[in-house]
Amino acid sequence: MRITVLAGGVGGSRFVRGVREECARRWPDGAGGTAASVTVVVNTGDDIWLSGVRLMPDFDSLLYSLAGVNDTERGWGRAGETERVSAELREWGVGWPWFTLGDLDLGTHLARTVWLREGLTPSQVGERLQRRWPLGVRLIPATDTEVDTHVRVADPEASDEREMHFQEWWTRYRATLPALAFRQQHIADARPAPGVAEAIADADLVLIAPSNPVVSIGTILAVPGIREALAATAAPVVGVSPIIGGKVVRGMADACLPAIGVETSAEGVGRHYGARAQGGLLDAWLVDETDAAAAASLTADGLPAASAPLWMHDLDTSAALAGASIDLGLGSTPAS
Ligand code: FO1
Repeated sequence: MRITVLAGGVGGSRFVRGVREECARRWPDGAGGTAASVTVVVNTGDDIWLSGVRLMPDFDSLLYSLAGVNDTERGWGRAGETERVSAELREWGVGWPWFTLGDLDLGTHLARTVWLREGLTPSQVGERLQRRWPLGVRLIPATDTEVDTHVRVADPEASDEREMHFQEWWTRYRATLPALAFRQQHIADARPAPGVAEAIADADLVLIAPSNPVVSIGTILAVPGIREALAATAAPVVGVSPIIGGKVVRGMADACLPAIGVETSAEGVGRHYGARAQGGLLDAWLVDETDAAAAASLTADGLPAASAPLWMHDLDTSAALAGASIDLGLGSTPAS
């Protein structure tokens, strides 16, 4: 069984941990792992150069979480973190005072930056970083091109519009400045990183994690070639709603969806992705039990949808959600 997941950082990490666990239960390898192969195509739109180092927040969230060394409280960064270097950088006036780089986390950014400077691509760097811990899944950045997301906002100080890096909008303004548009740098020239198109083409099942549909999944899909690979794969494509009862499960997708004219609802995001049989992405869409009415209405309109408990409180509920999406995919007929 080959499963490919498209994912962002925090919601993506919980979901992928569930997929790994569910695969180990369904297709055990006899050594505590799984005989299934799971590949995760990771959003790179949140990436940024800051204080001289390259950050890949979603990649690192998945890396740390799957390795079991993540800070579960904050949802990003390392457990047991200290922030001595960040305090020094603040004294020197280097970097952003509202953005903290933990000391352990900085080790990752420094290693990544050294390897990039030596000429490795981000996906090659990603491979090296994964060698440190047995993750049980393979992580690939969606693209090796730097496609950092910028956000166009109404400038609070100048009664004008201006553009800022996604991380400034997200962490400094907590996404409170209304976003007018999102733009990924160099996206037209980007190509899928090596292995991404193959992981989609050769999969038995493709899952779209309950990640931000605009800045996480939206960025992955905006890389020329990825949407085409999804349209062409023989594998069923199943999406999981990041919205439950009209509210975001985690993150701030509700601050992003209006900028692309999509309603913050399980039905709105399902319609946004669309049915593969109707030129969209999905063979099936999974919503929460409380959104069962949305599932019925989408199914009636040609997007097969089902409902299951979507809240991921712990490993068991994450694995149950992964199981429901796997069942939905393996039971559904892909569009031809
Ligand atoms: N989020 C914050 O709210 N404040 C921070 O200072 C911060 C630092 C940071 C450093 C490394 C990293 O990988 C992620 C970090 N994040 C921080 C999280 C990140 O900004 C976002 O949550 C994600 O990019 C959105 O998925």
